[in-house]
Amino acid sequence: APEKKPTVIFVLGGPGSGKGTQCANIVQHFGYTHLSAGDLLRAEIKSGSENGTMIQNMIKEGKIVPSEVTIKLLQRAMQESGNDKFLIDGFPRNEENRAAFERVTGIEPAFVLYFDCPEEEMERRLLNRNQGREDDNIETIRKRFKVFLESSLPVINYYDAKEKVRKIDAVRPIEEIFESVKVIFGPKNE
Ligand code: UP5
Ligand code: MG
Repeated sequence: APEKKPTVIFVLGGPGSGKGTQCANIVQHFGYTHLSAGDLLRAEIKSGSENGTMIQNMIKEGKIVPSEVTIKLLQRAMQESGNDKFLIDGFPRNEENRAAFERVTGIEPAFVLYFDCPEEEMERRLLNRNQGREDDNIETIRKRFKVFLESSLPVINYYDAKEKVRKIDAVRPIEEIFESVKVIFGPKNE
């Protein structure tokens, strides 16, 4: 019999919109495995892989890493998790990412969770984060915003046209945002 496809939810939103923060809460309540594409890429740099320098340079410039690299990391993490439901955070970031993921894995997302946040709020959060991320400086932040507007928002619009986007107002306290997130995932799953 054919294997059942895993459930995938794409968690999207601009840099600093709170994707990682809310994913941590969802994992606690709903039993998903959280896969941050950015975290996987940063781990790949640290591991000293042959792609590490290329990835590091692209992140420093706020550019989108070629999808074959990111998709391989996502597929490996999915296999290693042993789980069958995933929050894929910060991916797909452009049309090429989106089409390649669907083609390579055969998986379409159940829905897209979109954290809607204005740039001035995201900028404030990123400049305050202080976790030593090489892309949390004002020059790179501006580049990340531009790439989000030009390349990532079209992906959200693509899924919106398919009525797959669940949009969340992300300019509120963390707990209040999570209350809205819970409504989307549903009490039955808790
Ligand atoms: N914070 C969170 N929620 C808050 C709230 N409601 N009120 C006040 N403060 C709040 O949050 C950011 C900060 O804000 C934290 O300090 C948090 O405490 C606070 P976080 O949850 O970390 O936001 P998040 O949306 O996850 O922000 P992040 O910076 O991780 O988003 P990006 O999308 O920019 O980063 P990511 O790691 O996904 O990607 C980084 C780079 O990797 C990309 O620019 C790109 O170069 C590369 N990349 C690819 O090339 N391909 C990919 O598929 C993925 C990444
Ligand atoms: Mg993040």
